[in-house]
Amino acid sequence: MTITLYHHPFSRAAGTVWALEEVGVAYEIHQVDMPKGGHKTPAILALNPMGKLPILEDGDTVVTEAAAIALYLADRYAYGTLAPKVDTGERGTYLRWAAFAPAVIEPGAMAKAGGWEAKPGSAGWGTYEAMLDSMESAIANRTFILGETFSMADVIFGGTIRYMLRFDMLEKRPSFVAYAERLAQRPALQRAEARNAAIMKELGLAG
Ligand SMILES: N[C@@H](CCC(=O)N[C@@H](CS)C(=O)NCC(=O)O)C(=O)O
Repeated sequence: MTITLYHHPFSRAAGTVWALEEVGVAYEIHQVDMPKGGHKTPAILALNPMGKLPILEDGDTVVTEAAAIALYLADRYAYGTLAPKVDTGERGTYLRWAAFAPAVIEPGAMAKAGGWEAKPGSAGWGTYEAMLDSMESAIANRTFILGETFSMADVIFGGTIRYMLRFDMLEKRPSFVAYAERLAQRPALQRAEARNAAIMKELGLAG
C-alpha cells in the first residue's frame, strides 16, 4: 500500500511531513501547485471537497485535516508508542491537547489577530488569556505533553505553537519558547524541515 501526501511547502502539509517522519513509514509526496490553483481541481476536490491541503491517501483510505492525519498515522503505525493505547489514562490527555490545537488555538489566535467580536461563552475558543493559560498548563513543568514521553500530540499541539511563534501569531511566553526549542531537537522534525526546504528549493520558492 502506498502512502501519498498531497503537499505544498507553504501549507499545513509541511507539518504533516513531520508526523510522517515520526512514524517512520515510507511515503510519497505529491506536489500540488497551489499558486496555480492546483488544490481546486476536480481530482483534488474529489479527495477533499474543501479544496485544502494536507490530504493523505493510505491505500483506499483518504484522511484530511492535519490533526486527524497525524492521529491516524500514530494509531495505525505507532500505536502504543506515539499514540497511547486506548485503555491508558494518558490517552485522554493525548486527545485533549491534540484537539485543542485546531479547535481552540487556531481560531483563538485568528480571532485575536482579526479583532473578531464573539461571545467567549459561546465561541469555542473562549478568551485569549484563558487560551494561553490553558496552553501553558499543558506543558508547564514537563518535557512533553505526556511528561517525559514524546507523542503525536506534541506534533499537533507543538507544531501549532512552533508555527505561531515563528510568524508572531502568539505571545512569546517563556514556556512556549522553551517547549518549541525542545521539539526542534527531534531528529524527525529536522528531517522534515530538510525535506520541506529541499522541495522549496526545487520549486524555486524562498523560505
Ligand atoms: N482545517 C484544515 C485547514 C487546512 C487549510 O486551511 N489549508 C490551507 C493551507 S495551510 C489551504 O489549503 N488553503 C487553500 C485554500 O483554502 O484555498 C486542516 O487543519 O488541515
